Amino acid sequence: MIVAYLGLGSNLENPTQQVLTATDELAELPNSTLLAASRLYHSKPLGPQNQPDFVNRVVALETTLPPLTLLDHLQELENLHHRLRTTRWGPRTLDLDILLYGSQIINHPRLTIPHPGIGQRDFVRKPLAEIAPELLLD
Ligand code: ROI
Repeated sequence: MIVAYLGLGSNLENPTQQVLTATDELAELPNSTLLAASRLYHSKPLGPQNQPDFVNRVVALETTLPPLTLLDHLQELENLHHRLRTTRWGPRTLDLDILLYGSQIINHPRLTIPHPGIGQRDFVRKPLAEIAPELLLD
């Protein structure tokens, strides 16, 4: 069993509901248990400012799914939410990122873990610190 930390973000199509529904869907993933979910964080967009504010959350998921299988599931859920992603750094209906996968370091064409920028982004740092205060990020 590994504890993975996942980042959720949305700024389109009722972002709060997107994030709440996605949380329920993550709790239903096979071979996985949702251990914790942060509160919802409202934040100004990082990147282009001419887009709506974001709702973000971090969850802790205990899982035996290998990282790329977990990624497949997350991308399936994003598609289920009819993910709209017009431009890079543009608005999106649902973004699901693997921030940490246990203490593993992964450099794969599809997946970089720890997620780049994890320590710099307040909308990740704050919810992560809420549910995992013992994790020290630089
Ligand atoms: N900005 C915020 N505040 N939250 C996000 O989840 C987020 N996601 C992104 C970009 C567009 C970079 N900005 C963001 O992908």
